[in-house]
Amino acid sequence: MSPDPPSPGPRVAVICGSRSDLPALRGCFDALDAYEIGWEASVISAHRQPEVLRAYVAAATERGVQVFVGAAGLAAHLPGTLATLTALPVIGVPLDAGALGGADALYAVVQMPPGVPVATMAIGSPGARNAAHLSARILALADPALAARVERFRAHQAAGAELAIDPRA
Ligand code: RP5
Repeated sequence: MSPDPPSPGPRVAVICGSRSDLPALRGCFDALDAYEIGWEASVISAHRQPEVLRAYVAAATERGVQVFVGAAGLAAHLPGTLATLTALPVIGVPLDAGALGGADALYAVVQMPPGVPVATMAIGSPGARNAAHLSARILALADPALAARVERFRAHQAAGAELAIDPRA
C-alpha cells in the first residue's frame, strides 16, 4: 500500500507566544521553505489566550496540519499546552526573552510530565532552525520526495567538511 499523499495545505503550524518572538523564528521559516514544506504561523499566547489556542489547534488539525511547533520565552507554557491539546508531534523552542537568558523557557519546555511529550530544541534561533529540520524528518517518514530532500540537505552539510586544513593559512 502506498502512503497517503501529502495534504495540500500547510503541514507545519508554527505558533509563538508573542510578536516579539518572531525575529528568532526567521530561520525556522526559511528552512521549512527550503524543504518545500507548507507552513503557517500564528501568534497566540497560552497564558493570555488559552481558548483561542484550543480552537486554533482543533481547526489546524482539521485542515491537515501534522506537526506543531511552539516557541515562547519566559515561563514558556505554550509548547506544553499544545501537547495537552493534540496527539500530533509537538516541537518546542525555548526563547530568550528575559533576565534568565532562555534557561527559564528551556526548563519550562523540556520538563514535561510522562505521557505529554514535547520534543525540545535548543534555546533561540538555533533551536528554531532545528524545529524545521525535525519537522522535515517527521514528515519525511510518510513522504518519499521530502525524504530525498532531507538526504540532499544532509549531503550538502557533509560536503562542507574541511579536511587537512592549514589553520595558519
Ligand atoms: C512569552 O512571553 C512570549 O512567548 C514572549 O517570549 C514573552 C514576552 O512576551 P511579550 O510581553 O513581548 O508579549 O509568553
